[in-house]
Amino acid sequence: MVSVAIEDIKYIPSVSLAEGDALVVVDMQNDFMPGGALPVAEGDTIVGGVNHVMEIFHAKGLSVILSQDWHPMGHLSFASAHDGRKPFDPFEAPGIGPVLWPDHCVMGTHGAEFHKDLRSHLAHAIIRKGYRREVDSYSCFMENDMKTETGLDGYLRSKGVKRIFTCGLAMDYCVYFTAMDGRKKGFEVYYISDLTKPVASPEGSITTALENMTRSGVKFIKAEAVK
Ligand code: VGL
Ligand code: ZN
Repeated sequence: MVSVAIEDIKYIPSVSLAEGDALVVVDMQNDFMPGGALPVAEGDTIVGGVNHVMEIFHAKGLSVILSQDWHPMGHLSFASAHDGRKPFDPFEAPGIGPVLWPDHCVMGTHGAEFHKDLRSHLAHAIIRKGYRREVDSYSCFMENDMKTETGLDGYLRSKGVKRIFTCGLAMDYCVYFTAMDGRKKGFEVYYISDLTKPVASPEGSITTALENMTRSGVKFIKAEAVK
């Protein structure tokens, strides 16, 4: 397979937002910020930019949806739920993997709250995911069993949405799988590449995400090109 590097990505020069567009902001929660339980390097640096695009969508009356990773204690994606396993150990089980995580985004805790500066009041809907102990959910559309819907698809369809714009954390997990599922479900998908940051584990996760998104027709755009 041809390898795709960040430098090779072609960006859509500009998009005028219109009816039928929605913004899906993924997992901008304390545990994914520096100092959190599953920190994404520089995750906090995109908060201002994310707020700005949320404001643009909101001002045009377009749907703004936030997702929240929302796990019960003892979730099977946590290394602590498996004897002798450490965070980031490779692990494959139905609905879980490819690695185990530190305990993070436990429902109702500070770590699961949105970053304090995120203008979360601009969201019209919040999708919570990963709340079943045995199954993880990277995508905001589908749980990792690849059959259980989160409800996002129904929400978007009932609002007449055709194009989704996505950003947030983390680039190589929840934003990536959301973009892929958006394509599978027939939406035009724009991935706002400067408003996302990767976990970068295991090695190669970023390249895999870029390759698969490119192949499935996800469009790449920078925040300043969304008008
Ligand atoms: C995420 C790993 C585990 C994400 C959530 O939001 O990308 N990654 N849970
Ligand atoms: Zn999680």
